[in-house]
Amino acid sequence: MTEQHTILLIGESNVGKTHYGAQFLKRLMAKACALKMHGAPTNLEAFTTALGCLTEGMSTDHTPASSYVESVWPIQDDSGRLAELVWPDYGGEQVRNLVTDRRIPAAWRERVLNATDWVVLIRLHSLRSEEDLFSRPLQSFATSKTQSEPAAFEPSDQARMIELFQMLLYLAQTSLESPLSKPRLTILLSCWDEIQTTELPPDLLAARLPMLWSFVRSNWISPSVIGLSALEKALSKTVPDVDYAMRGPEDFGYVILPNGERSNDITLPIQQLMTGAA
Ligand SMILES: Nc1nc2c(ncn2[C@@H]2O[C@H](COP(=O)(O)OP(=O)(O)OP(=O)(O)O)[C@@H](O)[C@H]2O)c(=O)[nH]1
Ligand SMILES: [Mg+2]
Repeated sequence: MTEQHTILLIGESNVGKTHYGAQFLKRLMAKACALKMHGAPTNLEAFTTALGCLTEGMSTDHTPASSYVESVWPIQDDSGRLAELVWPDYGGEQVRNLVTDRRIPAAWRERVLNATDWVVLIRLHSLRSEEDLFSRPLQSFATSKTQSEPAAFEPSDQARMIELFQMLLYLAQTSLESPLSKPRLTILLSCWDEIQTTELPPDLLAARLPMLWSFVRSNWISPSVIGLSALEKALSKTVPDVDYAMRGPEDFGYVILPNGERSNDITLPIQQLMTGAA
């Protein structure tokens, strides 16, 4: 029996959705990972440019803001389990707009209702670090109040992400009376190579985004937090990386599993969703 895994891939602009998609696809085709392509994938247009750039050792452009494309990848895991993976690529502004407009387009409503698994990409390196009572002396809050112009209100990155989760959970018609097991939630801390750390991914998330982590942990039974470096290093858009061009992009990229173990198999986060392993 073929299972259907429709991934709700959630990530704002510039978090690495397109490069992860392209690297994932490349791994499936190379058939050396836990998940392998089993049949002909369809709708690969979203990734063909990225695949071409990576083969030359360069990174690709930002996805147009209004585009949303789903490709369908028939896959098989090591135990012979078959699945059809529906993997989207889109301009990340759409995610930011869901929260700022406080309106959900019908197409996104459908996607949320149809998804079996949620995969959220967070690029810690590009998040703003917050100033609060703990990082700034009280004095500075007192003086800022005396300034005449009203401070523009903008929620913190963390608050915005929680707001997004709440909107999606509402749309998915989940009951939050008890922690959720479905949809399964995987948080990928993307561009892991940019963060100089030896911490475990869940610990790092807890330290850097404590409010978000506490929200996620109280609403899901076993959220999985994995470090992801789809590229392994930064690539230029104009100057080819010789190593990449010689060894091939499938030789680069890794994940850091929740227990700290490093693996070159970047299909593992999705393989874990398929087996139901935490
Ligand atoms: N260092 C490093 N950079 C990465 C990695 N993955 C992606 N990048 C870079 O991060 C930038 C954004 O990656 P994209 O995949 O285009 O991000 P996106 O989420 O598709 O962004 P939008 O298309 O705007 O929604 C690009 O410049 C990539 O080269 C990684 O694993 N490591
Ligand atoms: Mg993109």
